[in-house]
Amino acid sequence: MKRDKGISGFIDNGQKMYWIFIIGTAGSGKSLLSASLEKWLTAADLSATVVNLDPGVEKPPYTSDVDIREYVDYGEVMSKFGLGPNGALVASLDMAVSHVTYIREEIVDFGRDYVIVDCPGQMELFAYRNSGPLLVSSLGDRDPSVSLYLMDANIARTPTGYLSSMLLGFSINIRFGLPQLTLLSKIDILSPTEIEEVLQWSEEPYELEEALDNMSSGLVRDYAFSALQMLKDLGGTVTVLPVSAKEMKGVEMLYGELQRVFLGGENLYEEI
Ligand SMILES: Nc1nc2c(ncn2[C@@H]2O[C@H](COP(=O)(O)OP(=O)(O)OP(=O)(O)O)[C@@H](O)[C@H]2O)c(=O)[nH]1
Ligand SMILES: [Mg+2]
Repeated sequence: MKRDKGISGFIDNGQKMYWIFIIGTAGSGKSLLSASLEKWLTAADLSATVVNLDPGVEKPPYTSDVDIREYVDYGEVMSKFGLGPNGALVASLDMAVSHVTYIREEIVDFGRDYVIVDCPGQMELFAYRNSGPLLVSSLGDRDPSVSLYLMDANIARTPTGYLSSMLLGFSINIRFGLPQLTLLSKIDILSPTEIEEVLQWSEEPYELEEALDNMSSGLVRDYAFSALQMLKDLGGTVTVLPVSAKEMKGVEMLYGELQRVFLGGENLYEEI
């Protein structure tokens, strides 16, 4: 029988819900992963509230339970203040901060095990202005929270793409200050050999060093080597979780990692 008990017990007591903030560069697969993760959790008899935090999204690939577009009208912000798409996103997120207590209340009222938060696509506006980190910390409040940082396989499949995605991940980690899991998204577009290669770069930095050596020269090579050294100094290796939201690959492993972060590995559901 699938698990029936669960962390909902905590929530019923008004104590805990588990927040998953999905962050990544534009088009890296945040929204589709939000949809797939919800699907997986629901199939495992766990419950999730899905939150759209992107004021500019037209049609996300899931039915959101809570939606920032109910609180701020991106189109109106753009026309009323004569702003472009980026300026309107910044202004919309700034405005959303004043509603954050109500947004959190709406989410908490669902009383579900997990909260999946699909964050805006223009990551540089979301992460590097004050409103993004403020929204994240105010929504999660003191509940257990984790950020999932998506590295797009389209970019991370080359040594320099991988290195720059990793650097961005550290920067995001510093901005949000949450425990962070690093995901390689869209693995269905890579061959098994390519996936293995990227995972090797994460496990064995010297493999990445060799790959960088082979493909770069001059100043780029010098920068890349200095950046790699910095990554090594920062914490050696980062575990990269390969996933495909499109083909639902790696989602169970992702759940296992989330449990490890949230609960020290305790499983919340039982297999049939
Ligand atoms: N092949 C493949 N395509 C994917 C996967 N996940 C997302 N995509 C595609 O990548 C594109 C962007 O996906 P989204 O989920 O909208 O990405 P996002 O990060 O939410 O995008 P923004 O919010 O606009 O930044 C869409 O065409 C998706 O169908 C995946 O696992 N595999
Ligand atoms: Mg999206």
